[in-house]
Amino acid sequence: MIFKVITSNPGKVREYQEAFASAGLEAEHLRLAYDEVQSSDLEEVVSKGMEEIRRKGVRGFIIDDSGLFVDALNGFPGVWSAYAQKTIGNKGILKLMEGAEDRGAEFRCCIGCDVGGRTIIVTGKCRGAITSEESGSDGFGFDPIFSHDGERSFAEVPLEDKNRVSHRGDAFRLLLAELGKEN
Ligand code: ITT
Repeated sequence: MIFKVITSNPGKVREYQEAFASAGLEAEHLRLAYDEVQSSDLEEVVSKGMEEIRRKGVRGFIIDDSGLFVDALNGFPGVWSAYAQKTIGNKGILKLMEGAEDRGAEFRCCIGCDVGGRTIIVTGKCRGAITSEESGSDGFGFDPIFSHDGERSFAEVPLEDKNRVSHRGDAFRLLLAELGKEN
């Protein structure tokens, strides 16, 4: 089967294309709008999104809801990451972090997968830190201000390397493990 990757984010599409190909699976991008319910829980957003997509008759797909949770900001922007990215952007996050000693942050990625009548929902995580300035031109979203290794931002590492350590890579490996299990 060919998995449909449903997202409006081209950066996610690139990462899933690499991840699926490395796992020897086929995937294609499907642009399909669906409502993202307001919730303080990534899993709930994904679960409701899956229901809506199924009502449209689509099967054999994955969706992804992700966020950046900053320790010093009590988890903000978290589930409001897309809104924060569109409004205050990376510069706004850096401004909120001015003077903060604790730069710890976590990316989380929740994948919902519909496959052969099954629902699989997994969440991957990646710990790191908010950098002091934006750097790098690869990746997307918060990548220029997040560093996993304390040396380079996610926007400065090749996509394959990001997938190896990222929240999305982590979630994808959990998904593969679930897909490998018998019903
Ligand atoms: P969908 O259509 O898949 O929902 P989206 O861009 O709205 O696309 P999310 O709500 O999951 O996706 O993402 C929340 C925000 O977090 C959004 O601004 C993303 O750019 C950003 N983000 C998600 N994953 C990221 C990653 O791996 N690196 C950097 N920023 C990321």
